[in-house]
Amino acid sequence: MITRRDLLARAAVAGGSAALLSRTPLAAQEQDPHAGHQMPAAHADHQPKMAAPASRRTLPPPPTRSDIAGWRRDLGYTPVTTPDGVTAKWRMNGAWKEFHLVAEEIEQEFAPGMTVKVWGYNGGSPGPTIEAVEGDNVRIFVTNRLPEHTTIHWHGIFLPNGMDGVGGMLQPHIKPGETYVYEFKLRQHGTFMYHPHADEMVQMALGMMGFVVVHPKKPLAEPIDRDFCIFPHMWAIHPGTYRPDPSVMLDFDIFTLNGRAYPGTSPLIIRQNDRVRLRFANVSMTSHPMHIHGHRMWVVETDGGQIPRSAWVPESSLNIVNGQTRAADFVADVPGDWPLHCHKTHHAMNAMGHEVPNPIGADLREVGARVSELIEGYTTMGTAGMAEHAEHAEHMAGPENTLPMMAGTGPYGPIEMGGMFTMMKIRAGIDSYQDPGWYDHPEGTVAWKVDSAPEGLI
Ligand SMILES: [Cu+2]
Repeated sequence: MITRRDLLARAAVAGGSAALLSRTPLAAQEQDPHAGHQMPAAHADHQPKMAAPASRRTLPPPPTRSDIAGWRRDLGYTPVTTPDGVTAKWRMNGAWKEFHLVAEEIEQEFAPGMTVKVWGYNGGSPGPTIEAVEGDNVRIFVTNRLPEHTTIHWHGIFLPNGMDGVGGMLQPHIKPGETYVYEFKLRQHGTFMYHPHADEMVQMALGMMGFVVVHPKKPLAEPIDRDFCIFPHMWAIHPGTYRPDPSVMLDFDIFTLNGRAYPGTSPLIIRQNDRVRLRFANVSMTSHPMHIHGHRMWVVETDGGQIPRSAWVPESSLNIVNGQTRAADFVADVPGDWPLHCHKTHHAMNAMGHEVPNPIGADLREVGARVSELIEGYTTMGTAGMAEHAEHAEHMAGPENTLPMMAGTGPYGPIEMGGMFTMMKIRAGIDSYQDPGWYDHPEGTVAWKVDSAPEGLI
């Protein structure tokens, strides 16, 4: 049984109740463990503290269907979920909806066994999702706790020229320790993003990005039940190191969805027949064809705005090119555990080494025998393909701070994925969006083995 008080507290997590938050000073909210992202106490005093790693932020609990119904009633929209991330806190101050982003270095776990020193906002990369409604006047404070200057560009948003965030050209850079204010009225709705427009190559390679979701003033004809924001991103974290290398152009080795690499990614929990919106954004160095299994999604928005219904395009792989956002809707009509992943095969793996000799088809028994005289426990692998890497993942000693190339174990064996891979767990009749575990397939609906292959068909 959920109480009204719980509902308001969760509304604050998911985007806020104006009445609740307007009575609470920002500093006090920062202490409140139920008010969404917790900023470390050091942030309250506005003293610069350069390159101080913050701990990973606290994620909100999974909502129930009645939570979402309450938010929709109170706020007029279905709040977005940023898997493994958070929604930005806000408060009303007169006619202004106020937000606060703190640019800082963070130690972020990509998956158990791998922690990376990223640059992000408010304790994570991507930063908190800014959520507002068309017509809102937004005021966004940006505090710089990085060791170098920064700015924020509001990608895709109509705003006055001087609020566009291009350092040196449209505003002075925000120096370490300084706080700047951006103010504009949201004159459109859609899926946008924020990122630095200062030392862009370094700052985006290290993780500085976030969503801006602006809901329409007039609610959609077909309301969304589950609304997810996902940033695919690529990182060059050389084996045994902890810091992304921004000088790499294309040869990345770690791939994440919202700053987590499979098996660290959280699944998307969906009730059968929910209308689902998937929002993607990309500030990495190449495109990510995001693929869903078992369903088709209709592409409804780009970062240029809404696509008229007559021009919606059905896709099962939606390519998110660098510098783009896309939103696509689908009705989750088939229950099960359905993959959602980047279809570039190197992007759905971990610790992808490139330019290594190809062992497939080679007879390396002699080499293996000689190497194992020098290195205890050495095993030659990969001559029949790379699947055996997944089987041996647990007991292969790799360099420090990295992840097995292929990971995850399902009810039928190794999953052999990594990186930009997650699952949509679609279930009939659930009331809570907690992880329901593996899908229990009805009898006779799983591919099965037969005793012999048919004759005469090839
Ligand atoms: Cu990709």
